[in-house]
Order: sequence, then C-alpha cells, then structure tokens
Amino acid sequence: MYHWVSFRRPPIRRRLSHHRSWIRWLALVLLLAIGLPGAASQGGSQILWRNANGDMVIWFMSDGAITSSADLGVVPAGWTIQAMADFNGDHQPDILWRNTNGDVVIWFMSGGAIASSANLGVVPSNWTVQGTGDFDGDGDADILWRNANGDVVIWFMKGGTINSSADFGVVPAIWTVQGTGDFNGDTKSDILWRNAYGDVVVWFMSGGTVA
Ligand SMILES: [Ca+2]
Ligand SMILES: [Ca+2]
Ligand SMILES: [Ca+2]
Repeated sequence: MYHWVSFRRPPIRRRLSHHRSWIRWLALVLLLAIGLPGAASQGGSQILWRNANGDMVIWFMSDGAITSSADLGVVPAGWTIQAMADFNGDHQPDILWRNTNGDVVIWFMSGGAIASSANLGVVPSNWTVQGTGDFDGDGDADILWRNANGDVVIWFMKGGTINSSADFGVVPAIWTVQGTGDFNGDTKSDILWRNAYGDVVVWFMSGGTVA
C-alpha cells in the first residue's frame, strides 16, 4: 500500500465558554479509558470524552476521582479516533485520527495538551485500522491495517513518520483481528486472530515477520 502527504489536519477551535454544564457530557459517548505508562505519570488513567458538537475533553483520573481535566477543543465530525497509543515512545498516549476522506493524523499528546501533530496522508477507504501495538519492540507503537480484500499491513512508526511497512499478505475474510498485545512477554506486540468457526490463533510478531 502507499500513502501520500497532504497538510490538512483536524482543526482545533478552542471553545469560547468556560462555563459548560458537565451534565451535557454524561449523555455522550465515552470513547476510551487508558492506562498506559504516561497515564500513570499523570497520576492514574485517562478518560477521553467527545461531545456531540465535537468538543473533546480529557479527564485525568486517580483512584476513581477526577484529578484534573483538559479541553482539547472541537474536532469536526468527519474525524474519528482510531486508537490511542504511544507512537513516539515518550510514555504518553497519543491519538490516532482518521477522516472520512481517508486522511490519517496523529496528535502527540503531552499531559492535557496537543504537543504536535503529524499528517500521515490519505489512505484509501478500503483500508481500515485494525489496531496498534509495538510490533517491532522499538518503543513506538505501530499501526495494523487491513484491506477489504484481506491484505494485512503494518506501518512501523517512528514518531510522526512511517519508518517502514510490512505486508503480510491476504488473510481470508473468515479471520478477523480480535486484538493486539504482547502474549509471550518478548516486549513485541502480537496479533490475536479468530475465525468464523471459533479457531483462535496468535501471530507472535518480530518486526516485519510472524515469528
Ligand atoms: Ca506519546
Ligand atoms: Ca514499533
Ligand atoms: Ca510478543
């Protein structure tokens, strides 16, 4: 697969009012609760909220309590979060976005702020993000893609750039990715598959190969 670079990114419009009722948020979608090491450095886990108007807020949690929050501004509805993972190895989870036009963007987070962003270009819509994980063990999370034809590709990330990629070929459609994680403790994320008959298989990853 290929990509090309454009320079669009999710615009950020700071909200005008600092007096918004939290009740509004309770009816909205809770996206992710994460517990990466960087979250721990913030004193616990983080919960990322998105309002129906696109406004995004992070709650920093500790022992079930909200210790602080940060408003990241409004992101237009065409952008959806694909994953949260540490793509630049600073132990703080970053946000992977995709636009309905296929555009892929990473926000590199630092505490409650968007420290920087990287636009990875437009990826055709027949490719979908299946998950993230540090498949080569270099400390930066990588991106697992699958094509509608079954083709499996990993982008090995180095911060905001695609350092390399590997194509694992077409996996029949009866197999779906269930998740990623380091199932053998070698510090490299692996891929958990399941097929339509219930068979479960783990690909133990070693960079660009299935070990
Ligand atoms: Ca990071
Ligand atoms: Ca990696
Ligand atoms: Ca592993």
